[in-house]
Amino acid sequence: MKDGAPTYTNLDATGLKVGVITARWNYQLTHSLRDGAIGRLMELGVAEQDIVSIDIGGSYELPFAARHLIDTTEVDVVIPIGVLVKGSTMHFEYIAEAVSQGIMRVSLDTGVPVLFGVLTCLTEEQAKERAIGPGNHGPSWADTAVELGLMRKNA
Ligand code: DLZ
Repeated sequence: MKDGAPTYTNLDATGLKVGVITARWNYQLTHSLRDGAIGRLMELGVAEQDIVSIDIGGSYELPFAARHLIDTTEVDVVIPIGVLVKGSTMHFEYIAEAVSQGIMRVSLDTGVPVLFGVLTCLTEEQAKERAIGPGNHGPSWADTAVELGLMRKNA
């Protein structure tokens, strides 16, 4: 992980329930991010049965799916995962804006932390660097999710 990413100490996630929502667009990248996040969650003590992991179509659907998971399960925190790669139309801009605003809205409306696990990249190369191998952002999202999930659970 590059300098600039936070480091955390004493994260013990035993008993924490975590929702993970993965967009199928850019499947290889999103599922590498998912696996990175789930691997780290389990290292921190989250039990496999306490992880609710679902797949949805694309990043645009992440806010709705996050709200659905919060309304229908007991999750303490949600990690939505998507990869947006800029194309030649305005699609990227509309989706990125809607998703970032939608995710924040779900989080503040429900009081359940919802992370921004969405890569918004100009090229596929940028996305690969951040999704696969040592640059995989998934583990760092897991750290952040556990910190916020514990904050809420222990309030
Ligand atoms: C339509 C679309 C496009 C062009 N690009 C992406 C992308 O790069 N990443 C992603 O997660 N989803 C993309 N989508 C799909 C939309 O997020 C959404 O699933 C559809 O517009 C249906 O609502």
